[in-house]
Amino acid sequence: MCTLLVTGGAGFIGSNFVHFVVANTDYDVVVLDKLTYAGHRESLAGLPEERVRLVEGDIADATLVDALVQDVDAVVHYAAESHNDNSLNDPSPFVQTNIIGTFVLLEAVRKYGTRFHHISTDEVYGDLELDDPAKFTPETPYNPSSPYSSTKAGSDHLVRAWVRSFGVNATLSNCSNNYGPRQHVEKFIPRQITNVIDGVRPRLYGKGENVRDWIHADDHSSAVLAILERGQAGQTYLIGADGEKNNLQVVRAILTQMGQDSDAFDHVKDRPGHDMRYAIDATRLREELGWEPKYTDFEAGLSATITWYRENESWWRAQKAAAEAKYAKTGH
Ligand code: NAD
Ligand code: TDX
Repeated sequence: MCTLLVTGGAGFIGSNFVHFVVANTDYDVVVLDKLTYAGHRESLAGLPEERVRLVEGDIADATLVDALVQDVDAVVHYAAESHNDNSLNDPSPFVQTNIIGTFVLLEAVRKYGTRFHHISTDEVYGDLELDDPAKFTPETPYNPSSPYSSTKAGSDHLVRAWVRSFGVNATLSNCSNNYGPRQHVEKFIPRQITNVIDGVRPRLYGKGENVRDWIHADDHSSAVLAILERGQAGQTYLIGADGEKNNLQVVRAILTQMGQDSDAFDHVKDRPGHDMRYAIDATRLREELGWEPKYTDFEAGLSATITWYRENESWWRAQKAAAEAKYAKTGH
């Protein structure tokens, strides 16, 4: 394997993966990214031009995808519409990119016999009760709640069907909530960090009891690389680092680390259909591939993330007003 096509490589997790691949392997990377509101050329700044090439285009453009796939050794598919709140306001681009876009990529890898890794989310499993000791496993039935998670679930089913019906050489991974540098300011952690920088109080949906299983984006990248290189064809791997925290704990940690009173936040109206709890059992990944997370101290990872947003205001400043204008329309 020497050249990877990374779709969505100018977004949050995709760009962290590209940086990780350049630092830790000899692979070259072609990024295919539509540069939507969530994609940023600057997220790939500083990477060696002889190893990383950005192609601006749509994963649903079959002609472009065909031309790119025939020249690479593997496809790692991150591109998606990724934000639940946006999917509640307008589901249409979610169906188009997450389902049709994945279909177009699958047809190209089928034609050329190319290795494919599909990036998905734990949200395809729906949610767990707060007092339920269970975690999601690869056997958990699909039960997505939002337009976002249902389109991701649809894309997972397409990949599995292409494996079984056409013998496509694909693996899948379903990861929990990521945090780290270059995450769009619409998302929970960067929204609250940049609010505090701007002197605005963080905004917590509902009571803040909802639990997310936080993992640093670099740990997601090391897991994806392990699956790409050593995963079993057709297999699904759950990625998580035992990082369960409720939103109230996270907002208080942000406020405390940024020198504010830990009560200096506001409760706002809840997200419709808000999933209560996600939790990942990553046993297969740990035991079969020997993967382990490096960022096991959430407070330390959060501190580094806060520093990144403080030091890289030029990266996020242009997104901030537009993201907050969208939230203002829904009272969030
Ligand atoms: P993001 O919104 O930050 O990035 C998505 C990228 O995809 C952007 O660069 C965007 O320009 C690009 N894109 C969107 N539509 C496209 C299209 N039609 N053609 C080409 N490029 C397109 O998202 P993210 O948070 O980095 O998520 C990346 C992937 O990881 C998604 O598949 C998401 O479902 C999955 N995931 C995310 C999380 C999380 O916590 N953020 C957790 C688990 C899985
Ligand atoms: O301002 C906010 N206040 C708040 O309380 C925002 C933006 C969010 N929240 C809550 C909602 C969630 O319980 O914080 C939690 C995290 O919210 P998001 O960052 O929007 O993430 P989530 O909906 O959990 O989905 C994320 O993880 C799974 C990613 O956006 C998805 O792409 C991924 O699949």
